[in-house]
Amino acid sequence: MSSLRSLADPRQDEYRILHAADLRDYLAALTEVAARLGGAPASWSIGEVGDGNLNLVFIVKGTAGGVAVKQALPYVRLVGESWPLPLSRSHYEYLALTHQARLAPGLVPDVLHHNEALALVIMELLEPHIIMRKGLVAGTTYPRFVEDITTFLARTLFLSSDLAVSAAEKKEGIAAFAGNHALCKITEDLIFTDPYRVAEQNRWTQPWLDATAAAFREDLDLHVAISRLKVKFLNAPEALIHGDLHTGSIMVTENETKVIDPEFAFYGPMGFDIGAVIANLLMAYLASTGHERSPSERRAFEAWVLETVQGIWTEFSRKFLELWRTQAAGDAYPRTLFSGEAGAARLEAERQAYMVRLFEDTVGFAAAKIIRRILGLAHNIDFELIEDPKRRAISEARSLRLARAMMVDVASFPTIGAVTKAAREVRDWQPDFAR
Ligand code: SR1
Ligand code: MG
Repeated sequence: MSSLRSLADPRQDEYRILHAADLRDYLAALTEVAARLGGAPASWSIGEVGDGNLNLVFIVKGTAGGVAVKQALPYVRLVGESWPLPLSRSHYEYLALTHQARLAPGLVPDVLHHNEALALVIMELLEPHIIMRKGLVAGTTYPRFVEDITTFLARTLFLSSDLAVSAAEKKEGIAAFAGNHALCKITEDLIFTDPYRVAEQNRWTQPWLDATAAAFREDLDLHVAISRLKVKFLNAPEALIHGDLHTGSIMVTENETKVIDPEFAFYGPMGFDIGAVIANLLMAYLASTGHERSPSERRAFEAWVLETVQGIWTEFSRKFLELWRTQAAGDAYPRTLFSGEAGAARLEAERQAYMVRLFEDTVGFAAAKIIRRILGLAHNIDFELIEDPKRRAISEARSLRLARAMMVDVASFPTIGAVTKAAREVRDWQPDFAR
């Protein structure tokens, strides 16, 4: 618990769902938070703004500044009390945020206070940042994004991996996050299982996607491919991953990027995070025509999205390899096994082979992330805000077609250029129901 806490009343430590009045009293008792807000507590504005699937989020503003307060609910907000969820996710979010702040300084919000019992994290208010997904729906481009997100990915993934830390430190890290299994289970079910079977909570744009949803439930090539990815997710503690790195977990301005909401963090496969970012950009790209008010008005935006996808892999792999060449202090690839000129050349070839494998994982996980947003429980506004359902279904059908190819036929996607080329091609494909 943060040393900023100064509570006289022990009841303030018991879990309860906070309401504005309660929160005001709680914040007023935190000297540094109260000073950051400024003015009398009675004058602070407090609004609950959470539009995610799980938690409460309050924005509190005073005369001097603001804070964001995130409280975990004991259940899944999207579904209700019938789906309980451990409050401990707030602990893992706090742990991840503070660790990521050390690994990738400036790219996550500052944590001001954490109360484990209340499942509460208080952070700096990111202003004028907006949720990136909202900006993408509006057709806004973000010139800093490639630079920032690839620094975040390369540093958090490399610096928490066996390439950078000792086996002992890595295992301590795995242990520290091992209890976050309820959040992993959400991913295991909602991403790696439910979209491919009959599941009560699945939904899709009916009736247009009925046939595709049914075909995906019968497609054994797809079932093998998603099951291999699930094994990797279950069984590959490569690095501390964010675990839910979609464009709703990123806040942006033109000049700044902040990664938020790492409550799904655990030691898992690196490609899951990289794939998440790429998948969400591909969905933004294929949803874009659905947001056009006049034909082709978003072409420049769409070109930027694909350049960004390209840039993310290119810059990520450049930065990751650079870290490997300069900061390899882990127990993997012992230097003594790669001495001399021949050893150095062989190690460099091995680095390239490592990136090839990581790219293959990235493509597969990206595909899984697309499919879950169209056939599973949790959808995204990129598609949902396309008002005409048939138009929405066209964008979604194109995305499913691309994702299926990426997952089942990964050998056809040896480079990121192959992914953007396929995205460009599928954008012009008309599903049967649109002809
Ligand atoms: C029931 S939770 C649904 C989704 O919301 C989160 O943002 C994760 O993506 C999760 O899979
Ligand atoms: Mg979230």
